Amino acid sequence: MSRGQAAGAEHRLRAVVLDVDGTLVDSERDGHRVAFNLAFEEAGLDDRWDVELYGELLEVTGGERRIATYFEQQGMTEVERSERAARLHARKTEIFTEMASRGDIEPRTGVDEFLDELEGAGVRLAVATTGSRQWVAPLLDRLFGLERFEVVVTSAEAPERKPDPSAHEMALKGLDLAASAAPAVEDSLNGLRAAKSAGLACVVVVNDYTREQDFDGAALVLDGFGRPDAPASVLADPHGLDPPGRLDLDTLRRLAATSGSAA
Ligand code: XBP
Ligand code: MG
Repeated sequence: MSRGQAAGAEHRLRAVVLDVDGTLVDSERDGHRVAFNLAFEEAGLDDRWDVELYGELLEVTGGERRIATYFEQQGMTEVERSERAARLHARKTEIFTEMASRGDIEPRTGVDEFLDELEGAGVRLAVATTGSRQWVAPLLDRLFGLERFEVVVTSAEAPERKPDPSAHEMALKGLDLAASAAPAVEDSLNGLRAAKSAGLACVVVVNDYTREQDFDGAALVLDGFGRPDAPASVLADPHGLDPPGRLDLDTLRRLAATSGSAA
């Protein structure tokens, strides 16, 4: 679809459902990973997650599940590991909340401009994350202003973690919109699968941890949000959306106009 054809379909884009970790913020390697390790250290454990191991563990969404899976791999019994995961995750959440509150976690390049452009055009913003509300709310508030997000679904509300579609389904319900009116933006295969299972078209903006994943089924894959001084490269564009070096409003409008084929 050409840029000229987008105008007639503009009405279809009503909202965007955004992921947080790895998407709005590059929070995993130097954020959550550090907080998990500090929680282990405080608990007197020798376990540490290096950058590579953490990349493997990211396949398991949800911090508490991630800890439990790690200790399962170490041969720990179910009762022992679930008690330990709950305790360590509670402390990790406190540590990460402190990190987020003092400004250790920053938006990805181009995110501020992207949100401003959507908001300026009256496109509603929603969040669907597997992370914990305890840190998600203050982080969004500090970086962007919490009131800009009409719906925020976290692990406190969604019954299952991504790739389960429940967070995206709840976001759509909160927005009272059909999936075709609200594409998702995610950074990972788990996020893509969650969004697609809920019927949303999904743009993937990769990061260093997710770059090599197979994003078959994504509506568009970019290596960043892009900004005029730091343009994003297109990694896959099956619908010929042809973004102008950044994920912009016009590209999302044309994506929404292809919905049905894109979702
Ligand atoms: C994010 C997660 C989260 C974070 C850690 O996945 O899986 O678990 O890694 O946050 P997504 P918590 O970006 O797909 O939503 O420790 O609060 O779970
Ligand atoms: Mg993510």
